[in-house]
Amino acid sequence: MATKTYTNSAELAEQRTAGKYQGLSREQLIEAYRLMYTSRKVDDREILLKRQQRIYFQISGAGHEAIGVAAGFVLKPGYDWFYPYYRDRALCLALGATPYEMLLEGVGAADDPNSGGRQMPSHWSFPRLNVVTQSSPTGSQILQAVGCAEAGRYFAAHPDAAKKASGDYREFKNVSFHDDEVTYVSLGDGTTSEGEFWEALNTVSNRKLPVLFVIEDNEYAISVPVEVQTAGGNISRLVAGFPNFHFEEVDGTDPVETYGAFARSAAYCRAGNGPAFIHAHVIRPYSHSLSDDERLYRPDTERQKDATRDPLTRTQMFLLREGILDEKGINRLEQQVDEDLQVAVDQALEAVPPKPETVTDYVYSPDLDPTSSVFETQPIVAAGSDGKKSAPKTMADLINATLHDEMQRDERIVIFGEDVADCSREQYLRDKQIKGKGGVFKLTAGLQCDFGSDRVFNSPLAEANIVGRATGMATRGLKPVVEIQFFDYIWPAMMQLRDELPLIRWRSNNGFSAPAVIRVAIGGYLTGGAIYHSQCGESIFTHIPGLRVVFPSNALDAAGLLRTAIRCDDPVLFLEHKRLYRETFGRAAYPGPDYMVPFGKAKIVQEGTDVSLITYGAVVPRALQAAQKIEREHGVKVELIDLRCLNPFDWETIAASVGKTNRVIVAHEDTLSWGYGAEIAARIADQLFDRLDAPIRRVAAKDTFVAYQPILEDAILPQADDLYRAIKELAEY
Ligand SMILES: Cc1ncc(C[n+]2csc(CCOP(=O)(O)OP(=O)(O)O)c2C)c(N)n1
Ligand SMILES: [Mg+2]
Repeated sequence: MATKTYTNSAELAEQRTAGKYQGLSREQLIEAYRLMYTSRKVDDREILLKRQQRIYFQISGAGHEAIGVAAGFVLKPGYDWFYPYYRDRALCLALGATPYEMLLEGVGAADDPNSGGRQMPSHWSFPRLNVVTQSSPTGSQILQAVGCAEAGRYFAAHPDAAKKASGDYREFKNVSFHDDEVTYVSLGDGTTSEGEFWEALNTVSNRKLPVLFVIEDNEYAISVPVEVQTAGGNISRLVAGFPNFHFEEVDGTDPVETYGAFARSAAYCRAGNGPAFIHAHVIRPYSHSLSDDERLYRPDTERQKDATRDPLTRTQMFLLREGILDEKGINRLEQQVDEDLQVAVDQALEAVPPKPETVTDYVYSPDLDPTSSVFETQPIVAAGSDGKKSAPKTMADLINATLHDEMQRDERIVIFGEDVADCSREQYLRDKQIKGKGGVFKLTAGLQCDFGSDRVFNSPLAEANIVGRATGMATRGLKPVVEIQFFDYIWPAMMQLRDELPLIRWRSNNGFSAPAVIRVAIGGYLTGGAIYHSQCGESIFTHIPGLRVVFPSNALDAAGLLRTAIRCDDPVLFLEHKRLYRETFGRAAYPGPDYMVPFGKAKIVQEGTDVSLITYGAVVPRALQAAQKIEREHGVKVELIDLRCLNPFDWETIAASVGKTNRVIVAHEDTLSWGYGAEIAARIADQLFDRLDAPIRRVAAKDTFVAYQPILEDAILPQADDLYRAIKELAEY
């Protein structure tokens, strides 16, 4: 049979009205097969290249091709947003990525558009298509997709917020959005077991967000079958109770049926009805990856049964059966793909690798340096209405005032977290029945009332939800300033904080960035805070490249550093000591709406010549007390340095001080071993060894937990007396 081409629009229209092929034209069906075949061939070619050791890893999209093509036909590249997973090769091809671009990631080329040779193959990132940088942790993309959809909705409601502005991160962040955009997110059957999946369903359902979930159910997560992952073995049954969703369960090896499911789902999302959920049954004809051998856990009979549903052969048979392509036509199409692929492979193998000296590029923003003088301004204290200088305010007051003024200045700022709103049931506020809460420490009090409930709102009690959504929002250009209520409870967000937020820029080779601010109430000395309301642990986060970590000790620094955190172009963990929130120590008048303190600049609290004491946070007032006492009693002059910012930290000030005093103590509230002080001490030992007249001393919490009984808490956390003794011993050494 000769190849038939159908360019006649009347004929196409006839097919569509007949409801055939779910509205797909014959050209589209041929194109679907071309894309599916290309996808499979790229996989096969990569497998060969891996065996020849020309690439270093391979994971295939085999068996999942029909879903990708269906999604790619319905959704719009550069318009909708995509959080795919590693089996979505066919989707990326359908959206416009090329085999060459994929192979560049395989060989780890400098020109790899996904990651510049930083990520494994099939870790997609195509900024021009709105395919957002993908990572390897299963499921960490889902909450980010939620935040992405929220950002689209926010910009649609606040179009002015999308405008460029100079003088802060907005200068470097192009925003695009569409009123009816959809955010696609896909995951495997195994990944539905991750808690973040359920957190995401909860939020999209509640907020009716236009997120299109795709579960690519190949019945295996490496070797673990679906009935072990999923109660009852079918995810559709479990999620059916979530309100506001459009649900589809389809044979994902059939591109036509799957296309229909996508078309209905996308239409539902675009119309603003809420999220959609497509559960697509697919196959995994190859092992999980080239590091896996499925014959160890799947008998031949099962694999053969799967093979009868291979989407590639199914589609080929379909085209033949329907007379859309004959054998010759199929051969011609395949031959063309094979030839093009060979050219792409040859080119990719010639590609230049990245230069080793680029390895630290894009850990942080290349555009805006928060340590620079751009972020150094003088406080301007306005006089009160009576003409007198305004009264000193607490750290809590100044953080609140800073948030307020920044929200006024920058409409991209949104604030959410647990209990941060004044009152979620807005009518109580409107009726003036209540005053409103605004945070368990009242740091966000009044912000919802002043800026509205779409800019300040409560999150569910789920920390990964807070950080994951913030990451997605920041990727789109919003500036989420979110709150983790207690440092002790930051750990559910650890995947997002360790593997996602600070890596977005580096792993996408500056294709994307996510400069969000995470405010966290931290620390002890609370007299009764006990184990789970007193923790520190900042060194765990300073150990993460890409994350700025700030820890102010007084009201003025808190205001200046928070403003820098908000205006800069990097993700920031902003640690606020609970004990310092309302302390008399370190109160200050509000330094005005533009006061900023650059990152990485320590403050010399008092100058001295005998011992350098390097610390930060709530140890600063205790160290000051000890320093004043020892000077009174023994004439020892301590140079007290408040680091203020822990990553980056102010090495110059430390070096100058140690060069002067030749004796140094590093002190912190967190436990001693492997703590923040260990790095500072090691650096001093390494680079200032010949300036030292005594060993480096550390003063820190005992290597245990913060107990409830105040006598125990005092014994555990470093006190002024401990610092006093250490200074005395060192001065006498
Ligand atoms: C958080 C996390 N845990 C474990 C892994 C290792 N791992 C990679 S893929 C995978 C199985 C995923 O199964 P599924 O979600 O069904 O996707 P499939 O590979 O079958 O398409 C596992 C356990 C990981 N990447 N991330
Ligand atoms: Mg699976």
